[in-house]
Amino acid sequence: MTEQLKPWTRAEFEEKLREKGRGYHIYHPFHVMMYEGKLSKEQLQCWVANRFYYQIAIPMKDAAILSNCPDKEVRKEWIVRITDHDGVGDQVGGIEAWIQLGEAVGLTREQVTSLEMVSPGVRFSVDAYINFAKQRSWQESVCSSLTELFAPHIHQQRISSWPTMYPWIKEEGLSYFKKRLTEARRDVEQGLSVTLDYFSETREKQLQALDILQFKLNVLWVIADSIMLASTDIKVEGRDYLRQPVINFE
Ligand code: AHQ
Repeated sequence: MTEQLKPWTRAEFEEKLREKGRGYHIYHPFHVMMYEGKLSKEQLQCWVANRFYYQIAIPMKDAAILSNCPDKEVRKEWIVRITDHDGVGDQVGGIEAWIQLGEAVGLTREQVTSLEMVSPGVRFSVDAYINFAKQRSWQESVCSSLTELFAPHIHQQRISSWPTMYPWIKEEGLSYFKKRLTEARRDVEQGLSVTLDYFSETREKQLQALDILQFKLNVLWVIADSIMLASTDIKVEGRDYLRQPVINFE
C-alpha cells in the first residue's frame, strides 16, 4: 500500500523523525520524578548503576556499526564515538566519567563496575540494542542512534535541576552530562544526514526509519521501566515483594 505514496520531502521526513521525540524517555515517570526531585538516594544510585550497563555497551554498538560499514569517510567520522566513551591517551572517556557519577551519588567503583546491581530488563534491552547493530545494516543502526536528537534536552535538565533537587550529589558527578551536551549535538548531525540520505527514496523506507527509531525509543523506555521496578518499594498490605530475581545462592 505504502509503495503508491510519494516519499515525504527531506524536510518533512526530518520533521517526522523529530516528532517521535514525544515517545522519548524524558517523559517516562522515572525521569519525570527525577526532574521533579522526587527520587530517593537509593533510586538514583540504582539508576546510575543500571545505566552503566548501557554506557559500556555504546562503544561495542558503535564498533559493530563500523565493522558493517565499508565507507571510509563515514568510519573516519563515526569512530570518534568510541574514543568519546573509552577515552584516548590521557583523555578521560565517558565510561570513566560515569563511574565518577556513581561515586558522586555514593556508590563505590566496584558496585558500578561489577554490574551486580544491573536488572534483567536492563540487560535484556541493552543487549537487544547491541545485537541490532551487529545484525542490521550500518545505515539502519545509524538511524537507531537518532534518539540522541532528544538527548541534549535531558542532559540539560539534569545539569540544571540536580544541584537544587539533589544538593548532596557532588558537582563533578555532572561532568558526564556536560560532556554529552556537545558530543550528542555533533553526533546527531552525522546520524541525521546518513538517515535522511539513505531512507529518503521511498515512503516505505521512510516509514522503516520511523520503525527503527521506535525500536530504540522502546529500548530506552524499557530501561527506565526496569530501573523503576528495581528501585521502587512494592508493599501491598504491608507485605514486601521481590523486585529482583535471586541470582547469588551462597
Ligand atoms: O550518554 C548517551 C550516549 O552516549 C548515547 C549514544 C547514543 C546512541 O548511539 O544510541 N544514545 C545515547 C544516549 C545517551 N544518554 C541517554 C540519557 O538519557 O542519558 C540518552 C541516549 C539516547 O538518547 O539515545
